[in-house]
Amino acid sequence: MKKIFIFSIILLFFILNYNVSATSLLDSDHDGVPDKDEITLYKTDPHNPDTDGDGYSDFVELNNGYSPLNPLPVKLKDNDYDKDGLSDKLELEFGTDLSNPDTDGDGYKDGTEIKNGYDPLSPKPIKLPKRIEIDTKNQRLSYFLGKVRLGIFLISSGVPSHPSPKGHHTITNKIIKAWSPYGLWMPYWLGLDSGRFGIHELPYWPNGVREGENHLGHPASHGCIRLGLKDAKKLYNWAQVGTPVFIY
Ligand SMILES: [Ca+2]
Ligand SMILES: [Ca+2]
Ligand SMILES: [Ca+2]
Ligand SMILES: [Ca+2]
Repeated sequence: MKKIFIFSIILLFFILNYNVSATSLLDSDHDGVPDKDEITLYKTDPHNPDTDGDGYSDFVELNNGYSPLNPLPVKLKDNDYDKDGLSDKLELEFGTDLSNPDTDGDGYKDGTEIKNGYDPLSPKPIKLPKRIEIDTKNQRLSYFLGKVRLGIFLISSGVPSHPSPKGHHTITNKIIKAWSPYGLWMPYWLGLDSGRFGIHELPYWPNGVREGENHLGHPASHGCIRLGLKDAKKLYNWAQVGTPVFIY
């Protein structure tokens, strides 16, 4: 009796599951990724559960952040299937076609459009808004184009006695190497609120000694936001006067 009961439950499960698959989420190769998503988003084969033939199903690869279109163990963030300068991960986040280098057909590659701040989904020259968010609790800075986070960096914000001012700010000036009243250089300076404070690379003294190198991830400044060496240059080149900065 008990066996029949368990069998019925299992049978019911399969019937229900089949109904779901057959209606809204058809999954021809039963790999857990609906045909619709395989065709429109991931560009995988809806009739082959392991599109790239590396022994891992499309579902397992996608759920672990790996490319189902590359037989090598390459992450979506490092794979650029259509070689347009934009990773598969960012293509999925921006909603562009990861198998078409120029989704909107305006003659500019998706990667070129994102690099220059344009909307890759519109053939019109529309700019996407840039913004920076600084999380003082977790000591992280994120920068966004439209709704998509392009990167996240470790920071040092102000110590409790000199906290970084919370709230909405705007980048008001950029200086490749600014001089601090405390007597040190602050490379890649992005001034906030008319330069009252700013975001910059780990500062260094005139004798070349770098300040706070092992403090990244912990508050250490007099209110400024310090970034690591490569990160500061990258953000400096990306951000513009007028880019909003939200500190919380
Ligand atoms: Ca499938
Ligand atoms: Ca695979
Ligand atoms: Ca791409
Ligand atoms: Ca384009």
